[in-house]
Amino acid sequence: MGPFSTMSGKHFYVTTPIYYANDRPHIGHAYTTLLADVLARYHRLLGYDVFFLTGTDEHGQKVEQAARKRGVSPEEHVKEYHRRFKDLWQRLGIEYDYFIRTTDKDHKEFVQKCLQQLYDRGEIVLREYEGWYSVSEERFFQEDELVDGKDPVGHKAVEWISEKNYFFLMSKYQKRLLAHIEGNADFIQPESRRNEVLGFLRQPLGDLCISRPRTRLAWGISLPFDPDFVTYVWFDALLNYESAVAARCYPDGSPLWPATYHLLGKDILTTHSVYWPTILMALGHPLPQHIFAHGWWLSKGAKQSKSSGNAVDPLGYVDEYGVDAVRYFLLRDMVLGQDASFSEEQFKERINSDLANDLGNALQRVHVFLIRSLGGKVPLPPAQSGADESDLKAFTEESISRVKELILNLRLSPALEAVTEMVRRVNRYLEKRAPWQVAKDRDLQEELNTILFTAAEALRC
Ligand code: ME8
Repeated sequence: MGPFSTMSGKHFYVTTPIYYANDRPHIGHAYTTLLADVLARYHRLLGYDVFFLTGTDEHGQKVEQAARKRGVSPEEHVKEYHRRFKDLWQRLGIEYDYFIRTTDKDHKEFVQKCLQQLYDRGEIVLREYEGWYSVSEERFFQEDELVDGKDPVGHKAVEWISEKNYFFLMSKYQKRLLAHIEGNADFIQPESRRNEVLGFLRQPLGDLCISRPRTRLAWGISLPFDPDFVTYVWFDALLNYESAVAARCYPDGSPLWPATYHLLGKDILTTHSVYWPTILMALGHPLPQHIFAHGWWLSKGAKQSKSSGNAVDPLGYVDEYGVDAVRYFLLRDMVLGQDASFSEEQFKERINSDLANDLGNALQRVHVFLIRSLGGKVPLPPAQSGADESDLKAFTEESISRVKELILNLRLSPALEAVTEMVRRVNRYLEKRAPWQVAKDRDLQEELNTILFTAAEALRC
């Protein structure tokens, strides 16, 4: 059995955040979706049953404001804007299994069903509430969380709001969540993010405001038990991971939920690792297996975002350099857990050295000889070969298992580094065995075949 043989009963359900349908996607959105795509493809290759979910977050204040600014209804706005994500995923070769929109009927019904259950069980209660509200983050902050009087995440203005609202009794679940994170070292990854959440949970946890008065925000899912309110966009959005698969199962009939991996950026770590698991606990549903939060793509030293105006449009790069170059750069240049910066110079340097020089050279050398000396056919494996051949073969096998281990641990940058190292070995092998010399002597045809087979086989792997 080779490394890619089929294994039955292996399941892999991976998600990306559902992106706000308020503007055009940039490199940051492309990165998380690409990461999911690579993991989905790799697991398919390993014989897993894979389900890859992405989509758009279409309710809430941000989307409502974006629609108003354009002078269209929110319905019209999201109908048009969610397409931008679908189009980009197509251009980037992203092969998702399902694209969820939170305005889908099934999703809305699922959210209302969960709300009603929690309300009936006394997990959701009506309260008077006052607090600092950030429109850009769509959530309340405590006084001591503010930085220079602004929200600590996006550093935007906050306003003091006093109103009646429904609360999910999240604080009840603090101890259970803490115990779960402590007992499952790989629940939140990487470790630095896990420590961040553990630190957050050592402070008292508040309850979660899960409604917005319709007078202030109309664009949302109505609370089934009080039509004067709509659902807080995060409560609505997080449930997408479960609503999308509620009516589906793996080919062997087992349910898709819980997800194997939720992939996200560190900006939305708290919502995923505190709000979401406690909501699931209250519902009595299983928790996702792993939550993985990556760092940010920076541009000119700041987080790329639509609002800071430093966002890079991936499409321009795809047009100019091709989709594989873009995919390669993004996955190669962000190291697990850290931020990474994006500039055209870095992009070109990386593509030139790894792809054009190393890989391009190796492929070109082998290809030219196969065409010139063997009519374009890869020769059969040699009956016997020497030490250089055995070395390259052994290195190839080691690389395959190393890459596998790295990818399964979400360490894509070192995995690609291992692949590049492998390519460099092929180049060194070719330099040492010099097929261009061997080809000059007709008596050495067998030796030429050995060299070309060995190099072509290593490149195939
Ligand atoms: O937060 N670097 O949507 P969003 C790396 N709708 N990744 C980045 C990034 C950057 N500079 N900018 C964005 C939302 N991302 C909610 C999610 S999920 C139930 C609801 C990526 O459109 C990264 O994955 O603001 C980040 O977490 C996500 O886009 C935020 O997308």
